[in-house]
Amino acid sequence: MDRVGIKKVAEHLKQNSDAQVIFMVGAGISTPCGIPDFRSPKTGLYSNLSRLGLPFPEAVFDIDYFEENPKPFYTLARELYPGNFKPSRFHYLMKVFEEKGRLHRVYTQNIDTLEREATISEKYLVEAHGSFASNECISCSKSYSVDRFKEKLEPVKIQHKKGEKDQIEFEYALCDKCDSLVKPSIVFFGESLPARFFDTWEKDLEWLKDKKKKNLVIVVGTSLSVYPFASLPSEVPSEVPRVLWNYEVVGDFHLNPRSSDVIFKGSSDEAAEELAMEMGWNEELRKLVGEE
Ligand code: CNA
Repeated sequence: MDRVGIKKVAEHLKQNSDAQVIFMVGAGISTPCGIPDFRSPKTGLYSNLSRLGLPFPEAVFDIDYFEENPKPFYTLARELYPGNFKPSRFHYLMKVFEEKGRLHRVYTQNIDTLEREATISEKYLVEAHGSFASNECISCSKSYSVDRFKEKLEPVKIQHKKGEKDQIEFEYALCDKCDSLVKPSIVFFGESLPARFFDTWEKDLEWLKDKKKKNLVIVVGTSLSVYPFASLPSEVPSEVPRVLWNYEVVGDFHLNPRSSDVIFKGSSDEAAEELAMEMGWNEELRKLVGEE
């Protein structure tokens, strides 16, 4: 495997000791944890959602469809709920960046809260598509506790019929104030992204323009197909090298490649292992992963 795209990053970080990194990540960094991504053929969620009886796969995260029929979302949320999974090597690598003072920000599209689980401090974190960490009413925005919502994900009835799919029934979480449906604060199609996403990116763009520091942007485990997140790499100033660690070359790296782009086509965990080795950070990484 061609690891040039990892070695180049290590060299850059070693040569520029005050350089920091902005990570932009997606579902691919959590596939090693056992959470399927959306679009990988065969294993991705979209190719496995037929069992939920959806009119189209994206409907599971569509706010209008949710209002009509929350059951597919509840079924999926029950599987994906935080607490069922542990962070990957790559999540912990980002924590090592924080510990070494080399992390500027993590922009994540993921809703699995594994960045928090890896103890990355909140000030570095932008959860662009929200997370399961809070819940609110879809009409009046009144909050609803995480513990109560979690209870609602326990089915009230499961019917097993021989040769048929299990029939699961839920008692949906309803707002204490207006009786509308409650959902986790994850951004559905048709909803806007949190203000923190836009505000922080505006500031970070200014920060990236500081030519003295030789900072980097590293994009990992995303198909760059959900906007506006997908447009971030195209907005990175031309003097800042962009790095992509992904199974495939995606988005602006494919459409508008720059001569300064650095690409590693492979797994995020392999990239984490290799970079930690190149930087002499293996011990710190192994400790966080729990291997020592
Ligand atoms: P996606 O569209 O499924 O793309 C994933 C990308 O990562 C693909 O290009 C894969 O080839 C690549 N990939 C998969 N595994 C690895 C790996 N181990 N190493 C390197 N590359 C890998 O997912 P995106 O994040 O781009 O799509 C954005 C959606 C996905 C957001 O709205 C999320 O909320 C949503 N999502 C989140 C989760 C999660 O929280 N873990 C899971 C599934 C979907």
